[in-house]
Amino acid sequence: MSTDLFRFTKSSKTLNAVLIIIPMVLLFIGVYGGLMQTLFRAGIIQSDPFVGGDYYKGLTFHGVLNAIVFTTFFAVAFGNALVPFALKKNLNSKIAWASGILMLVGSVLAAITILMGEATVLYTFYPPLKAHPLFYIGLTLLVIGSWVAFYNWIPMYLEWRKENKGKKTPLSVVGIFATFIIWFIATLAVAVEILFMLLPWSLGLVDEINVMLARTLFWFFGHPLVYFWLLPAYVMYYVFMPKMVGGKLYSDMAGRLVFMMFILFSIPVGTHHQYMDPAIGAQWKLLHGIFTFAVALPSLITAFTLAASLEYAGKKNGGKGLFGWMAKLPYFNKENWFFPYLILGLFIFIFGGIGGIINASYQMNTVVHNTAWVPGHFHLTVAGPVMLAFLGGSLYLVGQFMNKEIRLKAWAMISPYVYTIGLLIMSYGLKIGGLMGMPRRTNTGASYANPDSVLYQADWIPYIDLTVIGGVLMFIGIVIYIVSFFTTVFSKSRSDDEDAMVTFPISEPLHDEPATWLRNFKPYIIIAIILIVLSYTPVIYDVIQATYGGSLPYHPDSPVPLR
Ligand code: HAS
Repeated sequence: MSTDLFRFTKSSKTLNAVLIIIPMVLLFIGVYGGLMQTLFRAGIIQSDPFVGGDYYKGLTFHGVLNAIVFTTFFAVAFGNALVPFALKKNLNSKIAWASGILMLVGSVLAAITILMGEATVLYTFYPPLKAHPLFYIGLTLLVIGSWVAFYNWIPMYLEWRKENKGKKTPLSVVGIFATFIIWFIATLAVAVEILFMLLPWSLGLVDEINVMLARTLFWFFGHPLVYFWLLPAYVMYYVFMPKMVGGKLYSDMAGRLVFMMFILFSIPVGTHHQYMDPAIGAQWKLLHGIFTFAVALPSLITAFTLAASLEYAGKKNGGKGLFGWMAKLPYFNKENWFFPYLILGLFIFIFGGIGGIINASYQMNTVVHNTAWVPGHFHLTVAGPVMLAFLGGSLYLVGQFMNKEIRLKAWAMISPYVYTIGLLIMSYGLKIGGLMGMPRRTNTGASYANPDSVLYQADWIPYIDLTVIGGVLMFIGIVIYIVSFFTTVFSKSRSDDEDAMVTFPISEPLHDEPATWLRNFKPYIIIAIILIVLSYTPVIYDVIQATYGGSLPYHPDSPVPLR
């Protein structure tokens, strides 16, 4: 059998298609919520014309459905596809289905509570904002389902290692395992937050909640969450992209080092989201700040390695001089429709990454924290490279697992360009507005953009307008994508052969270093745990020491705390 083809069981093909298609529907609701956000903020609407409810309800379903539900489903489907493919072993279908069903039931519960207005708590679900218990139960099921998927891959990997002593684990598997090792450790904290704090409080078993402890547990999870989003995109950049452009991955060792560095540094950094919070000592904020600069290093290594890989391909395709190779990449070849999703994401990430490094400095953070700059930063990261790679990846996976030829390839190719132009315009508006003091998570349209309001800020208006223009273009980009996606889903299969093989573009390395010190996850997991204990023990101690009493629940529509 060719190493580039693998025969999945019919059951796992159906499961993977389901794990891609259902969240795509939820994603579309979430993206619609995003468009509504820009209209709320500009004062164009005051209540959602289709779903009903105010700015905060819309912001909640936009954040939860796009950033938590869609991404988790994609990461699991991607692992369910790439781990068996790379190891040439089939999934245990029963366990895989159990994981998928848990995730689906959980997501639907969370989505329903949000749409009913019973969980207007934004994607960070900070107390004292309180949700219906089913919202927390739904999120718990989603996370448990993703753990089950990960446990399903571990025996396959151990078996493969036994049978392939001395061989390097395929890079794609290293990347997927790094993603889920980080996810597993990080979600332990949010599991404690939900099971021991939020759920009993929401069920009425306890009256008050320690908001600082809940925030700290959330950010223990919340920052590694961003690398749980990013790493599947990195797998596509390292493993697929060089091959797509007719080149090779510049260094195999660099890829392995990057994934291991993420295991080390993704978690002991969460307090950089709490620089402005009371209770945590400045010295611990500094420590988390230092680790934050460390976690930027693997992305800098990635920038070098991927640029070198693209340069190699561009020069092979006839590119001359220092920059001539850039013109020789297949930006507008509809047969290579997947490439724009990756290269545009990388381009966007240059700006997203620089913004992250600015945020990481305590002094700069005092200027940007809680302003629109922060959504500007995260749209250039999670809504840029991550969303584009996941959209491209979803279309590719659905084509493979449903045995379909991709339809409307020109639409699929053009969609990321329209989306990227919109994203850059919107993020520029948010970032500059943020530097001028425009707040995040505030319905600016109801006050600051309203000339009749005493809070009116004329200086912000051009930047608010840019967010509307950008947001509309992003939405159009997604609609173009969705048309191509569902036309493919509902088209005729390529052949009647239900057992058609699945393939992925797997790049060869240009430099295939032995990298024996990067072959085992264990030492990296142990060092990661040591770093987490060192960096988080004093933070948790400070938070518990400094917090007196608890808080009553609160709803954004109600100025008075609820009993
Ligand atoms: Fe961040 C806030 C710091 C990366 C997401 N971040 C957020 C929030 C989100 C988020 C969602 O230190 C808001 C949370 C909330 O709701 O409050 N972030 C960083 C740093 C990095 C970083 C240092 N963030 C990300 C990624 C995200 C993400 C990735 C999602 C996927 N972030 C912060 C901080 C805050 C924060 C503070 C708190 C702000 C506050 O006050 O609230 C680093 O990991 C970034 C490193 C990246 C680079 C870029 C490398 C460039 C590459 C592209 C190369 C291009 C090529 C193409 C090769 C150094 C790899 C060239 C060829 C052509 C032909 C063009």
